[in-house]
Amino acid sequence: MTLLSPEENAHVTSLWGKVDVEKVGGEALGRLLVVYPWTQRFFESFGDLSSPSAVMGNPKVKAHGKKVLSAFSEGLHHLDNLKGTFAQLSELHCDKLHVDPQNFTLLGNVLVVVLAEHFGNAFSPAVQAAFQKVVAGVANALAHKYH
Ligand code: HNI
Repeated sequence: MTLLSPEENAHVTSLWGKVDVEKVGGEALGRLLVVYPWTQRFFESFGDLSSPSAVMGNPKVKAHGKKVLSAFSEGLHHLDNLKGTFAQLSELHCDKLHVDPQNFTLLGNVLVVVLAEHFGNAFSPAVQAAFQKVVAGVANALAHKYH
């Protein structure tokens, strides 16, 4: 099954080539923790999350955001097999980390907001629509092994 049309795929590939994974990853995870503070419960070992500026400046948040977005990035190369690509990570988040899969959707939405901010007008409605499909597809794949 194809997630994106060739045109949508071109939008996503071209924009993603300009994404600084470290910066955007840290920002997206940081925003998730600020905007949806209950998600902080998974990251108690990360140290100071006591205020928005503490969260956004926390080096562990930045490092983990980079890790998460790198894995996400990998998924972009396998849009025709997201479930297979994220099967192991899905099991990990379910069995070991006990992360409610709802949070994948929240992170995807935050990521779209961060990209919109970074790219301004270049993040056109067509590009955004294509990205929405990608984040929804990744969230769905990460939730696939939950039981
Ligand atoms: Ni997630 C660890 C990928 C969303 C909570 N996560 C990882 C790792 C990857 C990863 C890769 C490292 C695995 C390893 O060590 O083998 N996470 C992803 C991806 C998404 C995602 C691709 C969505 C796009 N993770 C989330 C969300 C939460 C989350 C939304 C919680 C709100 N992840 C975690 C936690 C860990 C984690 C917690 C373990 C962190 C640690 O090292 O202590």
